[in-house]
Amino acid sequence: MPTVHLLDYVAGNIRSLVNAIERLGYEVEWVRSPEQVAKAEKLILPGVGHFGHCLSQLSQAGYLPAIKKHIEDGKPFMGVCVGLQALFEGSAEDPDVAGLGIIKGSLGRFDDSTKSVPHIGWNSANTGGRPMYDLRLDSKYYYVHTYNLPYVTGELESQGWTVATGTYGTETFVGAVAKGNVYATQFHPEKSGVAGLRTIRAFLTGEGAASLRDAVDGVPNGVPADVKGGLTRRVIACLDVRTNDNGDLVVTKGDQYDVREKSSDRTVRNLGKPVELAKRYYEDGADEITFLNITSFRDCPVADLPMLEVLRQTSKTVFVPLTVGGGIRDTVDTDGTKVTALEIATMYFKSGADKVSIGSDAVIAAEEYYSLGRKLFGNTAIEQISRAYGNQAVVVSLDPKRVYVPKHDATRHNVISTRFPGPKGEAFCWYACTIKGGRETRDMDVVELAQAVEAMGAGEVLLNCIDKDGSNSGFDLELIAQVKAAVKIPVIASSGAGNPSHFEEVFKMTTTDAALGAGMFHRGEYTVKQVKDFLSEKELLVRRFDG
Ligand code: 1PR
Repeated sequence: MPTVHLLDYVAGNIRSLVNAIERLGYEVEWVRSPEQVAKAEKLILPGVGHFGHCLSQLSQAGYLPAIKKHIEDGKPFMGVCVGLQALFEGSAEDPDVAGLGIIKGSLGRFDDSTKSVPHIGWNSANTGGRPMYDLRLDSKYYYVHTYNLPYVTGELESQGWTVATGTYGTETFVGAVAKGNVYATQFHPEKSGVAGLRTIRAFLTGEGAASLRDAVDGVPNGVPADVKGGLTRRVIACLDVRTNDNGDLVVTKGDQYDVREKSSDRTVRNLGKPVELAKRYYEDGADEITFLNITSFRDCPVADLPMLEVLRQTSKTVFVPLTVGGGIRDTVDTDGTKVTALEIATMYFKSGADKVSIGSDAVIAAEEYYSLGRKLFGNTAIEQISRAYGNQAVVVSLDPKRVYVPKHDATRHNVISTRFPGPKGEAFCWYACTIKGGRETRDMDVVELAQAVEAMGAGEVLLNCIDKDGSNSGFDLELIAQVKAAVKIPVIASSGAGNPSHFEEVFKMTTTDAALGAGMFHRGEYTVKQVKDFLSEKELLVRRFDG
């Protein structure tokens, strides 16, 4: 089996990259010391987390001269995400840390005044028709980043680079660069479905580099504006997973978080097997898959959590981002050993998760944040995991429910006036946060929680709504608008989707960054593909599964 070397500088969640490479018929050999770089023929530098963290890890371990030599010797090199950023001279993310300086230029932060940051989702890699590692204009690629190199026509091209771009809002940024033996992508090809596998294959076979050489005189340099509009509307399939009364791990789905059948036996609803359903949704075009482990496995050693195996299996065949939630908090293992939330997250990442989702623990941390005068001490699970793996790897799952009040000033909480009055005709409400799967309500509103977790370093909010969960009546647009107005990080609208028009409604009536459905997909009422076809008919840009 042909080999590719992957540089392991303790970056974390690179299981997906290994899976993608293995899927393409290559074997991964780890590079764990600078000396081993010299043995590598094809070298990949994955990048996760912060620019400064990546570069200082590489520098401290003595890798930088070895990487430069590999590149200067003309051997194939591929950088992914921060692995692309590392090629530049520096980044506003960590101004005191120098990059490899192989490409002139320094990265800046996306402007968050009119759009969510980080930039998360499926966007273009537009080469302007120039052949480049099998990137295609009608394909979309999965990006997740806060910093970028703004694209200036001709600037990189004048240094001999071929460039592919994406467009986010009014900003056009560098999505990929290539020259000679070097190829680097800002997007994650290992999470970009078939289109991503195609471009990795072009690197591994050498056809990508050859296509650059062939093209030198063929197509004019310079990338035209992206006519296809950049970022697509993200549609996420969510699987609530738990063991049923027979001890089988099943996908279930409740109404207002009650997952038991209404019949007298009150068994846990069984809607299918997690790995099988995830694969089906991937093939239907789901942009991400989220697994929520909705019960704690208290009698099970942490290392044997059933969800770890679900992730291992799923990540072998599903090449879109996988999020896993449930039970991510400091805990005590069955043998009495303390296990931190960061350690649990690490196990999930190593098993194939790309993001972890934190629920109850985030509410407790937010309460402490406010009680300590909005000060952060770096010790919450959100801070620890985002420091190690980057903000984009931490999602916070909110489980709010409506509390109706008669007047706007009836409570200290953030109140909205609602078009859907309460049982006593109340025209106002606020959203109370809950923990433990909605079983316990806390004196904290959804705006307070969203802002606290954003301050702690969460990269995204998964916004459920207990009142709407399983109702098939559409998303709670008022809730989504309130949270979107409160934070800059992306928000995923969840709970209530019953048909494709609900997705159109949430994308057109709010500025939500993504929308999630569960029951309607599990019960087979609609497929993800039908939702996307519908959105497309309504002139909302979506990614198609290009299998
Ligand atoms: O608190 O960190 O252990 O995380 C527990 C996680 O499990 C939280 O993310 C919480 O939302 C979730 N959870 C806990 N109990 C339940 C339950 O249903 N009994 N599920 C539960 C939450 C909500 C969404 C659902 C959408 C869309 N489920 O996941 O998928 O509401 O559903 P729909 O499209 O069918 O309306 P921690």
